[in-house]
Amino acid sequence: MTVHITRHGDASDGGTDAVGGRLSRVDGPAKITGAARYAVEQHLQGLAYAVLVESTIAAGKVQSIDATEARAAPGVLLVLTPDNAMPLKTASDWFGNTPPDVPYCPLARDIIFSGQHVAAVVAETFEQAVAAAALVKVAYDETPAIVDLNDPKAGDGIPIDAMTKEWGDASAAFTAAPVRICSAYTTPREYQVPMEPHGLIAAWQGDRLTVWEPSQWLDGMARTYAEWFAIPFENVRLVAPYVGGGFGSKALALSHGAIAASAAKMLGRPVKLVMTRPQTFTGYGGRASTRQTLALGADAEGRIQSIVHRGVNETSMDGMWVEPLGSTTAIMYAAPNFSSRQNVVRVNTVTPGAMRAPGENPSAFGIESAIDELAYEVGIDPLEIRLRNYAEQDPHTRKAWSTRQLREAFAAGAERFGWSKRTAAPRSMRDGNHLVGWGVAAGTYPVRRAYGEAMVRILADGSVEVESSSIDMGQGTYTILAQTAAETLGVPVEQVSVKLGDSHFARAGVTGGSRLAGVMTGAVFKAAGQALDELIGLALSDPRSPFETLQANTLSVRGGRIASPRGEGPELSIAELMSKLGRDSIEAKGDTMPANSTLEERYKNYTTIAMALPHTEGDYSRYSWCAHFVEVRVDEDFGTVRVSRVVSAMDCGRLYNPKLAESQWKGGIIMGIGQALLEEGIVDRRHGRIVNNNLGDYLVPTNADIPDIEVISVGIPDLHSSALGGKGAGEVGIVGVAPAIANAVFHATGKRVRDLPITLEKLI
Ligand code: MCN
Ligand code: MOS
Repeated sequence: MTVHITRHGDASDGGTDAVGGRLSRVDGPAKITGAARYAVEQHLQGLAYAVLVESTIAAGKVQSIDATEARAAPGVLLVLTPDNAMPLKTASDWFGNTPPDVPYCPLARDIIFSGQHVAAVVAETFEQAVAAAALVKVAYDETPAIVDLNDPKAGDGIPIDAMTKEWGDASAAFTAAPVRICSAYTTPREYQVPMEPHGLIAAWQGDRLTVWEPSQWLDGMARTYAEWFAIPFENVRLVAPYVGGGFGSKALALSHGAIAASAAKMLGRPVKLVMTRPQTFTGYGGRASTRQTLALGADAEGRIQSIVHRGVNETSMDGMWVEPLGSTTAIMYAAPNFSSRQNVVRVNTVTPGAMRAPGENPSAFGIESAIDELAYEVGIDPLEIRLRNYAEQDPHTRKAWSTRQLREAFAAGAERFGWSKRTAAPRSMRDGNHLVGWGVAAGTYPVRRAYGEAMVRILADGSVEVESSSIDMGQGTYTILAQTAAETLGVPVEQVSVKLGDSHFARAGVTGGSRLAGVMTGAVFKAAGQALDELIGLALSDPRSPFETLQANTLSVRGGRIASPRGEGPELSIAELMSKLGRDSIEAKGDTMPANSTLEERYKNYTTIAMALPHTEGDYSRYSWCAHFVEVRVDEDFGTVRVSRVVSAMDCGRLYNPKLAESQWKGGIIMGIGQALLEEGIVDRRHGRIVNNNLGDYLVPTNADIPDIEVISVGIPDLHSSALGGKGAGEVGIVGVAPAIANAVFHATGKRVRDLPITLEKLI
């Protein structure tokens, strides 16, 4: 007999348990009661504490390090300098490119930015390590530094040909256009500032290394540690059950990790190293500062005829960070002629890194400000000009959008916001001493499809375990995977426990580019489906099962109880059935990899980012979209700007959990308000150091800065983007917020600020 199995889960019952339900965060209680233990909160026997010593110059050489006093200080176990550091191997980059066979030293002699790690002190207690670190004397030969993008020494930089996008004849069409605007837009260095600083505990058992470290990519970081120490990948275990925010900053193993793990190996003791808040500004890179020029040519009705875009971002002296500044520019509007090119400029900074919507975010500040300028130039409404230039297909690849509900987003947002009541002229809306301005801007972020594995286990008591080495840094992974397993298996969500954040679990790739939810719901759906198939298969065919005599070809599970679909025959709980079958567990591993993938391909998939599917693969171009409507109030005397209202309409396809998706969008919008009005890494021009390297001086929004934010979902299921029809939600919300605010400020004041953040001195 061949058993044909169909499934009937809990989806039809609706409610919060199923995918699409507004279930509250399942990890919420552990977090608010303090039961959630973060990576560096592990208590280990014999723990020693490491503290970093960092360069105070931005360029030059370490002439000498005098550690005599530090070594003699109370409790000191080890002072690490380049002279006594363990020789490590250079690890491959995140694409998995084979590294050069040269030794790697995480402590620098050649200084290329201020804040580089030059030594580390390890002591019995944290306080002893801090005190001894202050006694390490470093002498430098200082050379002139290029402090930032605007340094006269910086030059035009290196052209990045891979970023060039061109079609038609953009310069001729611009010259011929009846209406032309051309402006430059700049964004400063910005920082992810997650609440939980970077840090780790490293412990060795022989040649096995365990690292408790907050991470957006356990498998990728494990690979780096394994390569540094030339041990097998399987010998490294990364653990991070909870992550206190990352925003792009926690995807890679960094030099401080190599320092702590080396010290642990040398001392034969576990070592804990946690960055101070100031160190988090240089221990890894924030968003690169950028400069863009945009020339738009249009006809008298505001139809774009040409876009000419040139972008520059900063990178470090030894690393190559490209912030793709033409990414939103190339796809937002139907421009028949287009040219975008990009350069990078080397400056004395830590290599910049990923920060929520790298590329699309600063790119949108350029194009979404420029089109607003064009609207005023032509004399039409800023919303109308966007609709007039609506891209019906991807203008770059000329492929169909998988789904693009942007028109719907404009309509829903405008309706909710009351856009039709806007008066066109700048400074025409006022409330007492406040100049009121309304602005609109759109945003987008590509759908990155990749691979993930999940293990799903049905246990004897009828409970279900889901395991994956993916992570939850606040987005809601625990919750949506519990919902996916509950729905697929037909059990109440309380019966499901999700375990994440251990690289020895079933593997997952990087949690970056808003891909994890789509990837992991797909993997859990598949694994849970396989486990259910096996359970039903046994129930129908095992002689010990009461269903065996039914001669049925399927069974259904609802509310954790299993029965025939039409209700004849017995009805058992999963626990009762497991007991009759004499089984402790039924488990299945599912992944979203192509069938027949080899082990090597699997390893590559989870430890490099080389194999994610391009978002324009096949016949479709896949993106999430949004439209932000913003009201600002500008104090006429003081130039202070307050955002008083935000309505954003979002297209992220089907939502796995609307409550959590809304929270993602609001988080992105809040971060966008910070970017627009507050955030700026200020560089000391003498020493190339970030001056405001703390949360007192690097300003991020507080509750008092944030108005009511209304978010509306206009997405429809997009099965070209993911197994369950969702598109990414984690990053798209920030994209377009800053230009919407800048556009609103122009409407309020008549002053166009093209240089973020919009601070009061730029307005008065
Ligand atoms: N979601 C949903 N329906 C969808 C898509 C997503 O309900 N169609 C919800 C789910 O709750 C899911 C969450 O949104 O857990 C995010 O899903 P996704 O867009 O796939 O993003 P990732 O899980 O890959 O998370 C990474 C993304 C990135 S790249 C950054 S940067 C960022 C972000 O998430 N950093 C964050 N959101 C963050 N949120 C918090 N709290 N902290 C961070 O550091
Ligand atoms: Mo997000 S910046 O891709 O981690």
